Amino acid sequence: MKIKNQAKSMNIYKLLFNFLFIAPLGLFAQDFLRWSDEFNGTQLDTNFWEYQIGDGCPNLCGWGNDERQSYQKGNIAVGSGLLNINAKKETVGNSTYSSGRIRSLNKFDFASGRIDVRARLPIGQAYWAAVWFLPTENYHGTWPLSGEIDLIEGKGQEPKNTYGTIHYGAHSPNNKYTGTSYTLPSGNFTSEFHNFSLIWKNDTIQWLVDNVVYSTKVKKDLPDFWWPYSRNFHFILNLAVGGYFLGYPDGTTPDTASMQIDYIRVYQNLNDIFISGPDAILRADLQKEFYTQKLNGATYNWTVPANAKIVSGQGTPNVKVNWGLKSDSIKVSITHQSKNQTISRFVKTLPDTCQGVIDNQETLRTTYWVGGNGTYKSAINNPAKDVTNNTNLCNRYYRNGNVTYDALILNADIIRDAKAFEDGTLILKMKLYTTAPIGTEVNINFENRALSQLDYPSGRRCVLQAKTTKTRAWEELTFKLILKPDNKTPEGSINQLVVLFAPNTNNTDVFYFDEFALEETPCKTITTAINETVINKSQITVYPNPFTNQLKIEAPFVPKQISLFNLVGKEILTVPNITELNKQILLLNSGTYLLRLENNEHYFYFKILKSNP
Ligand SMILES: [Ca+2]
Ligand SMILES: [Ca+2]
Repeated sequence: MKIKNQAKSMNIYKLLFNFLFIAPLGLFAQDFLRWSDEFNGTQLDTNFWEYQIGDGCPNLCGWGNDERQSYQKGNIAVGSGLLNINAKKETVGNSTYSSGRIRSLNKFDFASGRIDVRARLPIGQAYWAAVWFLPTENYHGTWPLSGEIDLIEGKGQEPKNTYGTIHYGAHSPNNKYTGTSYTLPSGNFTSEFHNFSLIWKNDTIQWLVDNVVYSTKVKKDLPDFWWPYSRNFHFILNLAVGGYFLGYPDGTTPDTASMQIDYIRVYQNLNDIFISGPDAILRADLQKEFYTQKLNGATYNWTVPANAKIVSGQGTPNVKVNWGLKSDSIKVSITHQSKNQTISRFVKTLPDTCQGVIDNQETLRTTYWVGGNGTYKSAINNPAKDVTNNTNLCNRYYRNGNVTYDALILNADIIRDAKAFEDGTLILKMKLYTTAPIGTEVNINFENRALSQLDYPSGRRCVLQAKTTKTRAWEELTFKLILKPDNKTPEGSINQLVVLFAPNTNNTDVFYFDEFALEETPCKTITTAINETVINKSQITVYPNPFTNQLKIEAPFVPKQISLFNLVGKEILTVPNITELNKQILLLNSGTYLLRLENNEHYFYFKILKSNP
């Protein structure tokens, strides 16, 4: 049976392969083959694939789904042009089945394109075959915040069906997914091979079987959640046995089952490749990372808005940018296989001026609900428009009275830098309408979501506080630092705000909030060009320049303070003396900086160039 099937599959394979170059099978003229594994040869190509072994314990027992198999290397076989993932009833540790699972993490990571998988799925109660994708970086947070894309999920007891799904949203139990199943009009997925495809663009994902589109998901389907499918993902191929998704083996379940994959092909198209990176950046923020797809033999030429500077990576798919002052697009011109395409990504720069809104629930979203003890809803109607807040939409939070430190958790990638809030050069504001009495405290804890412990009232970085002066009317709260409790969270790593309404009470009031805003104090009139006239070199020598590790300063005074700025005028560090400066500059990236020496009367500025080996 097996041999016959394989012989048949090889014929179909050859036919299809020939056909592919005669008729495009849904491909467009500009599509090129980025990557493929045809599963030729006699073993798995570990240049592309990594085995995942075991039952998921101790960190993710049952692989998060109450699966019953233990994955073993021996259950993966390549031969006769096919990848075979073989499940078998046998005791391995605490598992009652063995099976196989492989992934391409850090070996083949990509975003966008058309992915074609020709596969045959197993039959039998509780055999769960899957070809799916997880994010290569947990950019938005751990599962499912950074997304999951399921191209194939087959239930062995439903041999005519396949499921295509995306996962997203907040942490369990507030995780979300949306998907569609497809039923073959004739035949089934277990006795013949079928083609499963995904067409993945910046804000659209489509699922196809045998070139028929059966599901389309678009960015606006996820209005209350971010669309996390604009960054690199990697393949996972596995055959699970049992789980919440499809139930458990029973008396009808065969002792063995296989998923067979003939090929996986990833086509891309310069028109659909996108730039991955932040949607919004604080004015003059530093070291912001953007990347696009790494194509063999391609050249990359990035351009950034006025006042922004490429710190590193020009000519490669990945750049770091010190951002400018205005909302604008970052662009990259890609030349690949003698075609050229310029792609761009629009980035909001916030606030617009020294003082302004960074999230208003109308058009501007930079904070996203992740979880909390109470009941949250975004973008609901303003219950009491007035002069302080006459906008239509705001957030609503019903505080949970059973919890003394009720924590509302918002992801906020734009915040990043706690230092500016701790030293008061950036001030956080928020508009609030509440039924709670005057004098109610509102705390905002700065967190890094990977380090957050949720053991409030502690905060991992700092706690800002405001108290209400009104009830049942909008007011703008200005938050002040009350606590710097824990330096284990690096000050430059803030990406989450935890809002504690009426902390250390059993309050059950409703809190409508809106318009997170920032104010720079004093307003940084950031000089966009270095004013050469302020540079005074007659009495002071700074050398060597360019420098690698250490700077020397010869001056007729001992500097009172030494500061370093980037080229858009943002302060990077301030230290009391040259010894301290030399410790700090070891960590700087290559690039041009402005050094400021301070004596009792003047600032002296020097343009210096760090050149890392
Ligand atoms: Ca093959
Ligand atoms: Ca609003």
